[in-house]
Amino acid sequence: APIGIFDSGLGGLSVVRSVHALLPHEDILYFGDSAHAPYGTKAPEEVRELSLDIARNFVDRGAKAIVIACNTATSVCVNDLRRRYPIPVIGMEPALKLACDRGQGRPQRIIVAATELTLKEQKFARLMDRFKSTHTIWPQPCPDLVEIVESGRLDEGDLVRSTISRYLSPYNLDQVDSIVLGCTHFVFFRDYFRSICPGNVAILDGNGGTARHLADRLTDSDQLNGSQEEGVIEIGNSDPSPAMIAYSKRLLDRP
Ligand code: DGN
Repeated sequence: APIGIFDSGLGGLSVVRSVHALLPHEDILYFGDSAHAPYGTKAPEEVRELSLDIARNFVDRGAKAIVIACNTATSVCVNDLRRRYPIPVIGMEPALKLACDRGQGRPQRIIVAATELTLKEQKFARLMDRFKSTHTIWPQPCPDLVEIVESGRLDEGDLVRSTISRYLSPYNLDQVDSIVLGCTHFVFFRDYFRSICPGNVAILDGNGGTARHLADRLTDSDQLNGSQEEGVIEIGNSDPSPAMIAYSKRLLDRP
């Protein structure tokens, strides 16, 4: 049985890469909801409905697990999906714990880059509450970065660099310990963030943690695919144009 992975659009393909790297024999159904992207500026109700539809479709197709490869959709509906379906439902979460743990007890200064909706939801408020008494945390929405991925301009270096620099301009980066990429679209820009920030700033994301969590859940329930063949990755999108599917495949193959 396949693993269903979805996102508001193309960002979740960065999660597919992490899952495939860790679990190369698993079949994956990916669904990008590009016709409704971005989720990050929508009302929570609308994001919930879109997500429930996609999940139902995965379950109808026999998925053994669902990965919500979108921090925004996770924030609004991970619990609904878990109540509704008996299979493992794995979500994303900004890697704030990873960022705090890096300090090994010393207070950390952390920028969390995510969508407006992720940063507004209760799930993030609770995450902040766990860490904000010890650490300094700056939530920073970066909506234009989502748009750059969706519109296929991710290799326009000047545009990407100036957009990231604009979002980071309020901060003195010499006094920042890490930047958490709390939106799966932003993971494609990891190298840009790296080259813009001084070496003291760690660039962190939650993709590896999500892939490991999925692997643990499938191992515990003895549901890993025993085949030694490479798993098949099927890419679907609510914008089914050949150009969109071709672009998705290019994103998947990026180094
Ligand atoms: N990729 C999504 C996330 O991780 O939050 C959201 C992108 C969007 O729809 N704005």
